[in-house]
Amino acid sequence: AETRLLDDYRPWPFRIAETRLDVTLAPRGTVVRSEIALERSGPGPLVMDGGAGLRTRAVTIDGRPVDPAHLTIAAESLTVAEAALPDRPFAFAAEVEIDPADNTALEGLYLSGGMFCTQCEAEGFRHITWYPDRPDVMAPFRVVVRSDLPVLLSNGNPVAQGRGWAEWHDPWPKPAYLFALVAGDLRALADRFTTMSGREVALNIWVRPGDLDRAGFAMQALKASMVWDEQAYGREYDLDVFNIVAVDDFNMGAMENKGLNIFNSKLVLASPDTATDADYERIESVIAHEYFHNWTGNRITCRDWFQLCLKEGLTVYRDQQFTSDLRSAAVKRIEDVVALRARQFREDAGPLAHPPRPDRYEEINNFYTATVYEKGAEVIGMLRRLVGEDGWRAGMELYFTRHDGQACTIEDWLRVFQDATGRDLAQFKRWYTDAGTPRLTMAEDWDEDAGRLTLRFAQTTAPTPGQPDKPPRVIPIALGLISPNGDEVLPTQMLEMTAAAQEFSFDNLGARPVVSLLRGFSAPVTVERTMSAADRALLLAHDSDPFARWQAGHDLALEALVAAAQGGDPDPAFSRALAGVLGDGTLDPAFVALVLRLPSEDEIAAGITARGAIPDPDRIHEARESLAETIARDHQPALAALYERMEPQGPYSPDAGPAGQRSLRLAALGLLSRLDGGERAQALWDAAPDMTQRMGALAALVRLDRAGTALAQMESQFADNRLVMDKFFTIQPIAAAPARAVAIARSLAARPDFDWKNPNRFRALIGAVTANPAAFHAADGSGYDFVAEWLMRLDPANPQTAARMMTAFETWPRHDATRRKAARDALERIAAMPLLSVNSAEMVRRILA
Ligand code: BAL
Ligand code: ZN
Repeated sequence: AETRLLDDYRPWPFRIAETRLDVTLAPRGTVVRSEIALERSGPGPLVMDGGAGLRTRAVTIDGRPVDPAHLTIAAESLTVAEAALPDRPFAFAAEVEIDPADNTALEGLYLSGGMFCTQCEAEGFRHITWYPDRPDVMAPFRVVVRSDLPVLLSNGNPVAQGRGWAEWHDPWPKPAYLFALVAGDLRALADRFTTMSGREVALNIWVRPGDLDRAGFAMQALKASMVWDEQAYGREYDLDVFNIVAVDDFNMGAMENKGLNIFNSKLVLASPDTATDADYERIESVIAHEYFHNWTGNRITCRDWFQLCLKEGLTVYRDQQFTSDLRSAAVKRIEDVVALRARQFREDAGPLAHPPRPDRYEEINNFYTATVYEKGAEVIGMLRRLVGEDGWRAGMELYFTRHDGQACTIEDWLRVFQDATGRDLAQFKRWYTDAGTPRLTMAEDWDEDAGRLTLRFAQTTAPTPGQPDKPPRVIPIALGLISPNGDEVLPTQMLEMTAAAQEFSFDNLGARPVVSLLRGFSAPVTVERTMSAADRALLLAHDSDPFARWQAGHDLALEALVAAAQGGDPDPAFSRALAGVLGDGTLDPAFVALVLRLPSEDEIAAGITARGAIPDPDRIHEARESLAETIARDHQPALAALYERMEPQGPYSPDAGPAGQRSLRLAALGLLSRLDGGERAQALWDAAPDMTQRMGALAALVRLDRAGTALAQMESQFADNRLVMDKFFTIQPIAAAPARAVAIARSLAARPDFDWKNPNRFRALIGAVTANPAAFHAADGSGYDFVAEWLMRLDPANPQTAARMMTAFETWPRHDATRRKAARDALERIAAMPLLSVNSAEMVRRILA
């Protein structure tokens, strides 16, 4: 496929005054009539994008058919020669026919359970009609939807409606990727919101008739988001209605279409007996994320798809802040860092490494990645640390005023902060253009006589595909100093490292302090330093920075696990240090639960790789299981007491307080079930107060291979609830002993309700195998084979979802020769598939490169 380059950007030589669409819906033979009011802004022919599947019935300019000599319709473009175009403003009109019923890729217009819906980001609109399908071409839209279905929606405000039709008008110029259309038999949970300037907004969450009682939490989250953006950034909503629609078949989590967000139903629907605390928190944050896009994404959009992190990094950053404000900032930061390391550091360390702003791609859908999203957000957090609170506020204000209504670049974004603060951001820009996670090393010199501590830092970044040399970046290093008795002798300082190697000294110290480094995870780097277990335990007990405190415990556990998985004796320091944490009643239960959560098998493998050794997935699994059992034995009475004490009282609430209690309760349960044979878990399952605790109990039962009855009960109670049944498909392969997981997954895949064309169901089962590392990386290749088989089946139907799951293979180079060969064989089978999609072809090529 063709490689697209950032450097090849050229503006489109026309402006659009208005886009009119008239869509007559039918599962086959939907008719789309478009009329686009154009004005020339540069030289050249009129070139429109269009995908396979458009049956073109008519093309006119100012109402007259275009002379065939001046019209070229190719596979992916339509060209009207310059000679056929008037010098004054003119109207291009087309009539095409499309078949939403055949659209299994879920890009463009498709059917989901009898309902018509759309997904146009990144390049789905071209499957609906001929159009300049690029984010820098913005237009107001006027849309007529025709169908017998009762609810007909599009972007913007409703204008008029009659029997079988509805007209919508979106006055805010937008690119085609923000277009949306929905038609179905839907019910609305309705509410209202008054913006800070007094605009009355009608809010609707549209769901299927039976789902109305599970939309309340999403509505609450929407209103909280609207209030937050007014208070935090002075941004208010700008239309008379805000519609959200829940659909069952959706490639992504949700989509920020102007005034008509479309959501994967799992990110809207929740009730205590069907959704977990984690589901609730995710619904809250994704509702916020899509709402926040109204300003960071929609009012200010991207010039081209290379700039994707302009809107995604910033909007993730904003939703993270929102969750911090609503819940616990400390817990949110730790959770975000855990996720960043699990997904983004891993991406940065492998063959798929790319910068937050890539400069080339074949298929843009392959770049909706942890790097663009989550690292994009980290880069913004660093920018804020570097320019300070006043600079941040001034910069954001300038960004919104200067660029409202525009399609922008990372250069525009950085120029705003340069202009607002006077700070040169040339070196900072490397965070956007360079891939890879910098490795920060720190050595300490202690001068006892002078009471001086000197810290010597060095940064290096390993080469990544296409980027052999990595100049130093500016790294904000937040640190504090803790005296041996646990007092903080130096509160948080923000050091700015700009060179490859740099020293910082601290004077007038009485005794040698312990350095609390990278507080709040002030930069997305890995840290290497020599530190005794005793010093880590001191920080775990006393650090005033909750992130650094958690990190100290995490490092103790990781050291122990890395040693044990390589055949060494695990240091008992981590388990010993837990006594203080478990006995400290002043700590937030959610924080304690995070301290108890052992590093993942994947993180242990990365730790072993970083030490230059080859990880053994089976031994890693065993080491982790064994440490969990040791902790359970060492702390059984304390854990048993916590298990009882952390049972939340009163009716279920998804708020941070009770959710944190449940997370600690379930962490204790997970450990205790290694000693009690699963008795507590069975009792908890039977009492079944809410889905969070049921799933915690079920995970323990599956691990112990005694979940038969519980699973049968789950199935009979929830056979009709897709979202709960997704959990049924996930929990078994993910929690089972690795040796059994693939066989379990194979038998689940044979069930009639394994509806693999539904992305949620596919990810629930096949994704679960990739999330059980010792099963996926089984030495006999059975995990790779199973996943590759299903990716090959999915690819022709839904390339986007297939290609995205291929990232599971990105760690293949770190394994031993047997596993590497098995992974390579599986990937080469995929590569050799006839008619492999562009999406998957690009992924396999990059993974194997
Ligand atoms: N724009 C795609 C979905 C999201 O990031 O909100
Ligand atoms: Zn987004």
